[in-house]
Amino acid sequence: MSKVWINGKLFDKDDAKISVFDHGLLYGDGVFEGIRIYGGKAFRLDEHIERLYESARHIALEIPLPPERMSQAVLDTIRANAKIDGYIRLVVTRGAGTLGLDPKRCSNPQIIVIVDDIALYSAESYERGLSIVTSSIIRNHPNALNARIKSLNYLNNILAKIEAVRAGCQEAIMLNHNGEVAECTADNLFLVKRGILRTPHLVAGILEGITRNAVIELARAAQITVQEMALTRHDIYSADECFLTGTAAEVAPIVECDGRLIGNGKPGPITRQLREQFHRLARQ
Ligand code: PXG
Repeated sequence: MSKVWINGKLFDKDDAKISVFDHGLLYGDGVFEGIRIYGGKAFRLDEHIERLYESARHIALEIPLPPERMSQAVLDTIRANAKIDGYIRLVVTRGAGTLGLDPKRCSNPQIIVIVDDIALYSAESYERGLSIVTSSIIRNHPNALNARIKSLNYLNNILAKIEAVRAGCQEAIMLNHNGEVAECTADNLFLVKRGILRTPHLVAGILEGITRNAVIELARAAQITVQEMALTRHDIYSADECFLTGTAAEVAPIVECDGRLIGNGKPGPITRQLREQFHRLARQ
């Protein structure tokens, strides 16, 4: 049975439990990370840990463990589960408190490390490319729940995901409060136009994806020009190529959006190149 790390102790999956008074459950008050394990190693662990602590800082949640020990907890849990390829869910909740929002009423944050298998898109999805739709649900306004925080409150994105699934799609584009392209429900978005790679700027109100950053680095190393800029649906519809990036999806081609074919309706050459390069990077 898989082992879950909670506050320094390993529990069998069935015994891994936290309080129903935890504000993570009651209010979505907490932060998390999703990390891939490739060949027994956590991919870009330092960056995930840094983002976790930044998310926590934004919500004024003091994590009662230094970052080095958090990293060690992740490595210990990978080892305890003898996981070679899989997925890590790192969660920090506000902890058990009283009914009422005040975080000061919460005693101790709960730190949870889950190691599991990763649910991937089918091989066919990568071969043929994904069809997606634009959601009517906009991404959180940066002055509401800022998208840079990877918080336990994903309802905004879940509402968009519900629309995607009802439209028979696996993902949806979320626009921001200005009607610009922001990101998908759990992935960042890229397009290719005349050989140039474009992706929404962080100020569009998106999560700074670790896969996104890796893909930008790979593209620049391959002499591909990368522009972080405001993008509209018009840019998506008229792109030569489009793809999404994320811990679970890696680099996944998008070939149709809102019923319009993108480019020639097949995964494009730059998408394929970056997907291969990302694979090499992840498995090196
Ligand atoms: N945008 C959002 C809103 C996300 O939640 C990404 C972009 C991509 O970021 P990374 O750092 O993964 O390249 C995410 C990532 C899950 C799960 O289990 C969600 C994510 C990642 C892994 C697992 O739902 N979100």
